[in-house]
Amino acid sequence: MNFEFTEEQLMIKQAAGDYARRELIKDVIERDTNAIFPTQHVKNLAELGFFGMMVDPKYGGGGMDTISYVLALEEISKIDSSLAVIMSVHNSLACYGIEKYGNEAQKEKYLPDLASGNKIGAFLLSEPEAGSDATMQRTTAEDKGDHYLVNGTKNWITSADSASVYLVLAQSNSEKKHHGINALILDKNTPGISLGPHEDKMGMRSSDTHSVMFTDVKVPKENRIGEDGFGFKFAMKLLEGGRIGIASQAMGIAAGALDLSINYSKERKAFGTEISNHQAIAFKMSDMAVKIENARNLCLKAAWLKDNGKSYSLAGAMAKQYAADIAMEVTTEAVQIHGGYGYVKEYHVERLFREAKLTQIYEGTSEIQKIVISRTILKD
Ligand code: COS
Repeated sequence: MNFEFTEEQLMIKQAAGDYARRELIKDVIERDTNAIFPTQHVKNLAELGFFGMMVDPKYGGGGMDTISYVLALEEISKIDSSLAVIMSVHNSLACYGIEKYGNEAQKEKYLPDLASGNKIGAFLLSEPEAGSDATMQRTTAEDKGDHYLVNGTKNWITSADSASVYLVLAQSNSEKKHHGINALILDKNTPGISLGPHEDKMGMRSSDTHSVMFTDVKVPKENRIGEDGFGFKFAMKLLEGGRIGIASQAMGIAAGALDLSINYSKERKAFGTEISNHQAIAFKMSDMAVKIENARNLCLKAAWLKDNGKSYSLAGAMAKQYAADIAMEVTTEAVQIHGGYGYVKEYHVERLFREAKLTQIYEGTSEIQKIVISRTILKD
């Protein structure tokens, strides 16, 4: 086993961390408070290569590995996890979905703009009545010969307004249940697409989340990904990789909360000494560090498996469930260590605490990950 990173991986981690500490930190509280999408930061990070990180250079991507992606997401999430989720959905769902499962014409048409960050991608699976039970798609894609006619509503769509390329799951033949679901690439400006209001979220407030409504939206047949009925498998495969991204985001949130706690505990005095000298506080940070290291190793293992062409479904689910759950525990302790200051915005930890909660919910709740994990370990 080799626990050492390559020089390139370390450079990517450094670049992401430098940008986060130098730029993202400046306006992160304002963007969170007023739910402002980080347009300029997305542009800057795209110029640095973070919006097509793993896409093949022949389509304009960075050709980086998943380990680098984990390292970059950790650094960004320490400071601004709204940006991390925009990056994660774009890279591991939109870019990867088209590159891995699209045909050559689809790759040539969509990947260069996605890989350069000129266009942002979104993944439209969840519906008002299809979240954890993703088979229950009510959005329909009626086969009209040379095109599909899409009708229905999608919910909780990350980057719904800022994205230009949508990957949409819709039912074409309900008799076939999940085998009737198709995955379609849609340009957001296609007539018949409208957005619901901006969701006023508890955390991740500067990523834009909306419902998306489709009314008789005409989608050419050539925009279908894979064979007829491949959509559900496509969604499941994408979520396997998406979970590595969200696990890394959760782990980064926890690591950010520990960094803040260490700094604060070395400055704040109580009972005549810095609070880091009190075991009640130091032991909390020790526990936090162990959990974060475990989460980091799970993320990196899942990434390594993916990079080496091995199955990463189980490792990704373990990473996502564990990292999300410890992010909640670690940020709760970080608020506690900060005392009253932890409860106000200026000290950042209350925001990390709010952000951690969502990592237990989206791209498969912690309970869904336990279904994936338990079914896998009980299979044989
Ligand atoms: N890769 C490929 N195929 C998969 C798969 C995977 N990781 N997981 C499931 N499938 C396939 C199964 O093989 C099965 O195919 P067949 O019917 O051809 O045999 C089909 O999908 C249905 O699988 P299963 O019967 O296991 O489905 P369940 O309804 O029991 O649900 C879980 C499986 C819970 C894993 C799935 O519904 C899930 O991941 N839900 C969460 C969805 C989610 O993350 N929603 C939030 C989205 S936010 S973007």
